[in-house]
Amino acid sequence: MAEDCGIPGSLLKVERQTLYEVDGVPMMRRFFEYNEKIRNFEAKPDDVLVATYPKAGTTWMIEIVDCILSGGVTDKIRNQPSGTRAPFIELCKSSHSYPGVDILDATPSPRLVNTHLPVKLVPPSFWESNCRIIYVARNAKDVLVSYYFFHKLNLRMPETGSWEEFFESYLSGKVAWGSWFDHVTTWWDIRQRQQVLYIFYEDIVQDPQRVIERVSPFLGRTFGRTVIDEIMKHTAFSNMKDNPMTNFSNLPWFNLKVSPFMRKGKVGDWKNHFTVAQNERFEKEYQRRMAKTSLRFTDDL
Ligand code: PPS
Repeated sequence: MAEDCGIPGSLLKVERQTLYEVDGVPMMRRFFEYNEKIRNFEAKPDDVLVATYPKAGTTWMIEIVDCILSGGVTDKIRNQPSGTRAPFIELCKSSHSYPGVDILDATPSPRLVNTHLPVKLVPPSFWESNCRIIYVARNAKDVLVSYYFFHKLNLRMPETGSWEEFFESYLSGKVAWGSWFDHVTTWWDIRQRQQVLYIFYEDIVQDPQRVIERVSPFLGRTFGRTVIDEIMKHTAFSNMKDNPMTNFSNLPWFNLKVSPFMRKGKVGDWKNHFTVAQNERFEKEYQRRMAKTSLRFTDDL
């Protein structure tokens, strides 16, 4: 159903989408339509890919990586929206549909690329080019809460139903980009075969400097104290929340009155939303799904 986008006086009407399966993964309709084109995208060896499950800290890592690649906080970083500095592979503008790969094809190298794709849907050229990939993972419970509010604010995401219904959809992987469990574990497994630096959101919250000092050499850069301090200041939650280049206040189909995109930026917010029974149910499913992996998360600091 078409909905007013929430901006007073705006004539823009947007529609909540339904999901279509691609190789068993529920995806937005446009991805389904452009799947072949996206699969054939040509990655280059000097591309840097930031890959995440939705709500794991994509925007944060893009800002950190862009600062590292640029040698600090440049005018471009200050003045261009995050989405244009790091095009999203599977983006499709809904009115004049074109996939993010068209934008990337027109972007000069070295390119910073953003994706939420699970391993099996990543264009094969990324593996062939052996470009550097930074994967950010965040604990399943905080992602669930963040994703729920994101569905509410982004009027192009599918209907969530009630909190209880969304909780079940997420646990069973029936949400856009599929199962959190499959996503984080398959990226974990592939990290040793490819140039994948696997970073945890919780580690960035706890010690951003340490993370910057890990990511920089991975990207072939080293910095002194002044630049690292500048990057840490620029990418702090309060600054990114107030920065129109990172807070998505420029997208008319984001109704930020429902929830800000930069919502809380915390570890453990799930405790304000899960009932005791939901936590028990979640834990049971979590143990079952994560039994065979060495991947471990922190959901409280
Ligand atoms: S998206 O829509 O999938 O690209 O969203 P994504 O950027 O991956 O995740 C959004 C969540 O990341 C939080 N965030 C941050 N936390 C701490 N510090 C900084 N600088 C920061 N930037 C973004 C953002 O607030 C969302 O999490 P929640 O829990 O909803 O606040």
